[in-house]
Amino acid sequence: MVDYAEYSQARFGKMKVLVIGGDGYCGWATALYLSNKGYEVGILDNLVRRFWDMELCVETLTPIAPIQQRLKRWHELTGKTIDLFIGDITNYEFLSKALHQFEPSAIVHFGEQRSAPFSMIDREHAVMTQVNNVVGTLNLLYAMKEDFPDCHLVKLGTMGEYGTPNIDIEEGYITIEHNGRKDTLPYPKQPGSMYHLSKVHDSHNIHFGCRIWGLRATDLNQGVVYGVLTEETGMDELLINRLDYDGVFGTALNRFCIQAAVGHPLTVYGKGGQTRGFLDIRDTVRCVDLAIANPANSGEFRVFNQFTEQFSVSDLALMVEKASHAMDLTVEVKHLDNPRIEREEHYYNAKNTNLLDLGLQPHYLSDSLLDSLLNFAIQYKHRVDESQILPKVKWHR
Ligand code: NAD
Ligand code: USQ
Repeated sequence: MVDYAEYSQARFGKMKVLVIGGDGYCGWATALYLSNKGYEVGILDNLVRRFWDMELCVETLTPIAPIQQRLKRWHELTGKTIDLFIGDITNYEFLSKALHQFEPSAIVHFGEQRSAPFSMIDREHAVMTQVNNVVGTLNLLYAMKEDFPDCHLVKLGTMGEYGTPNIDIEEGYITIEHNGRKDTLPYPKQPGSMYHLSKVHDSHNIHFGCRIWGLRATDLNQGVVYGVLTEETGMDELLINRLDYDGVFGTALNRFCIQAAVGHPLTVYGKGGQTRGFLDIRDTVRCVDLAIANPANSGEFRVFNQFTEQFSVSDLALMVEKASHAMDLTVEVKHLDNPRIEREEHYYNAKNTNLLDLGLQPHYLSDSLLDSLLNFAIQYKHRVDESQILPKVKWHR
């Protein structure tokens, strides 16, 4: 196994990681984790997510400080400096200038529009999502090809790229025998939203950049992330991470815990047999570190399925209901008409051994995590706007 810290130091003189989307939920936790581990970290973000919240009239459960204040506090607490580049990666001039200023040896790319419902609001939101995500990533690939061909791209993809096929889901590639011949090819993709589709387009473009230009990249097909506290974001209230609960940006388990805290029925869509891969945010940051520390080879497009456990949404709701009752919260599970078009009962068996083989020791979903997430939600429940909980965006025509 290559020690990337050593490799990078030899190659670039220092280990510098640029976290694109570093003001967001996964990016903020990751930037602090990497900084704490001794990497030299930069954050690039155009802060558009804060703007989208305003557009939707929603706020994260937690009061997040402006990015400059967050970074100042981090410096006061740890003595570590994180460079900040505010701008949009769909602007090639800005992106190229930021890369030349920072000179990263690895780029972690979280900087996309990541909500499936947001992308399904209407044509404008679908187009905006795909332009933002696909053009941003394409710009990055061209900037790397031009000036940083050895830099390792660690790109956040999604398990939703695969959809829910009736066969096992492999990690990025599948070996197929056809008419007596055999090949290993990209795994078929059947995403369920315009957002998830944008990730498929990204994956194809990154694969092209590796095959044709010899770039090195790791696509982290991440499952649904839950939890909020990491060692670093828990150090001080000014470092607190965002925690979305609304019907557009909130995700399943986080939403259920916040719903339980305010006594709202848990919103299972349809039959609830929708099964997905999930992971604790403390594992998101560690998986990214593992990918950086063990880089892809030049010309290699590597795909890791980044989740630790599979659950159906009904199972999750029942677990939250049980944990809530143990804390004397009154909670019921409600099956709503599904606003999405998706299979509600299906086979699901996805592989996730690549990151385990690199040494990931997962935090499995436990009663203690549910208790701490519920307590966290109770602490901030005065900030919940209950009118934002039910889903309003529908996939149907
Ligand atoms: P987030 O919305 O909290 O953060 C994304 C950040 O990217 C925001 O700070 C936003 O301002 C920034 N951004 C968006 N477009 C940009 C652009 N054009 N230029 C510069 N910055 C831009 O999202 P998140 O939950 O942290 O997700 C991060 C990544 O991880 C996304 O790519 C998402 O698809 C992926 N992912 C998230 C989850 C999850 O459960 N949250 C699961 C799987 C994959
Ligand atoms: N769901 C409910 N009730 C809710 C919310 C969701 O039943 O209140 C169901 C959805 O119908 C879906 C499943 O839970 O079947 C997951 O939905 P989600 O909103 O938690 O997650 P999703 O839309 O898939 O998107 C999230 C992130 C996205 C990431 C993806 C990983 O927003 O950025 O890519 O999780 S994955 O699901 O593996 O594709």
